[in-house]
Amino acid sequence: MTIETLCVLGLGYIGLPTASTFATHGLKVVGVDVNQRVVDILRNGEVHLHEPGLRTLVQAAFGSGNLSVSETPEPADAFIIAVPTPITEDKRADLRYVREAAESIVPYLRPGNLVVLESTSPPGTTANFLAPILSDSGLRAGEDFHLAYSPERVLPGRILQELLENARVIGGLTPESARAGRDLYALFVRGEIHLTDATTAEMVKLMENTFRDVNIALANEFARLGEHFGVDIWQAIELANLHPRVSILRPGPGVGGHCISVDPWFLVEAAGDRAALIRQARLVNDSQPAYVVERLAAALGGLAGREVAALGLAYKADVDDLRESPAIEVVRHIVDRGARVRTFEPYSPGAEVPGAHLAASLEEALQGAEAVVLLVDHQDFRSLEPAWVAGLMKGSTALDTRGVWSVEAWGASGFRLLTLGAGSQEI
Ligand code: SAJ
Repeated sequence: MTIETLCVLGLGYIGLPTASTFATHGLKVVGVDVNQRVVDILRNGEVHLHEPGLRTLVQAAFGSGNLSVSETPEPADAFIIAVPTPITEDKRADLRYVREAAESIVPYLRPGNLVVLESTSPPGTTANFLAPILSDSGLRAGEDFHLAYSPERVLPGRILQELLENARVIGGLTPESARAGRDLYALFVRGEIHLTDATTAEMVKLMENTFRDVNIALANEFARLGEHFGVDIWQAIELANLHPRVSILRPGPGVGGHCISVDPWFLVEAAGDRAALIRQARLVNDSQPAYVVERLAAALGGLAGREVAALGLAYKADVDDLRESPAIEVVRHIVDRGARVRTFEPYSPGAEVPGAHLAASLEEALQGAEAVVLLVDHQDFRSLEPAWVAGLMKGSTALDTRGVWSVEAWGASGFRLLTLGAGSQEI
């Protein structure tokens, strides 16, 4: 099909880069967000998210005259829904935003249109949840208009590059719908485009993130075993990974972000009796922050009244995203145990954890601390000079939950550096 106009619903980490990229590739795009603040920021030429290259791309999109933003949809040849699908307290997929986005386009849907859902969703969502809502337009999904599911698989921190280069899976409600989806994404995707049905495409997305979650859980369990056996698990992983068919991931303080810590639950929710391993991996990763705090408490001989500097709150290195961040969980636990915690997150300087003191600078976070805990391996923290840190702190305990600080270098500056997964657990 020929597509000239596009309406993208949701201007977050996926929707905004996608809308901007289509605009710079010649489509007339209206980006829609129900959050007035987001629309205002974008209209003022600012960007509300931190992602390398995004500001430049958005400015180029506006500069081309092809991108506009709005709080309400407009008629278009194609619609992309890229809204969040959070989980509820009881770990069920919350499809409220998908529903609202779908309902908002119903009045604009015309015969021959294409609707693509990009939001990560439980298997069957496109066919059994989205199609019925859209049929309120009086048009039949897959017959009067095309309907497809295409998961986004870009890695935060590398979104712009991966958007263009990653292979893309497009699952159609019908083969014609899948082909219409290909006509759209082929405008900029340089990776291969694979067509399938909608439910398979939904499953593929969930499997990818579940694969990663289960493998990180394994790495975290290895770290616990390393401490039990007095083995430096980082060295052991490096050696094991020399095997041609082994590729163990990195232990850490837990798994965060809006994807990997959420998506596996969609499978557990949908068919828990068939997903015991997936559920257990989630539980291992979710218990990792508490495990890390035990290690710190043991090193300090208790946490009540202690002064702790916590470095990083983002869910992973070199991003500003705080969603489901294990670093925040760690800080919460330390606060709950009565320590005085000062946090510093360079990518999101205003981020606060209740009960912790928000330091305005790295110096302020470290000043007078008895222990420093590295929670996120941001580049600035990786290259910290231990002698400089020692000069600011009162105590000499350091806990590295990311395996990036050198025991020798920190030891030479008088630190007792503990690394998650190395040395014996002193509980
Ligand atoms: N982590 C570890 N150890 C590792 C790798 C990651 O502890 O070895 C932690 C990170 O610190 C972070 C969490 O896991 O807290 C997730 O980080 P990540 O870099 O593995 O993944 P995300 O959530 O940033 O992006 C993932 C990607 N999925 C896969 O690699 C299968 C990305 O391609 C998806 O597009 C994205 O989820 C998404 O939106 O679903």
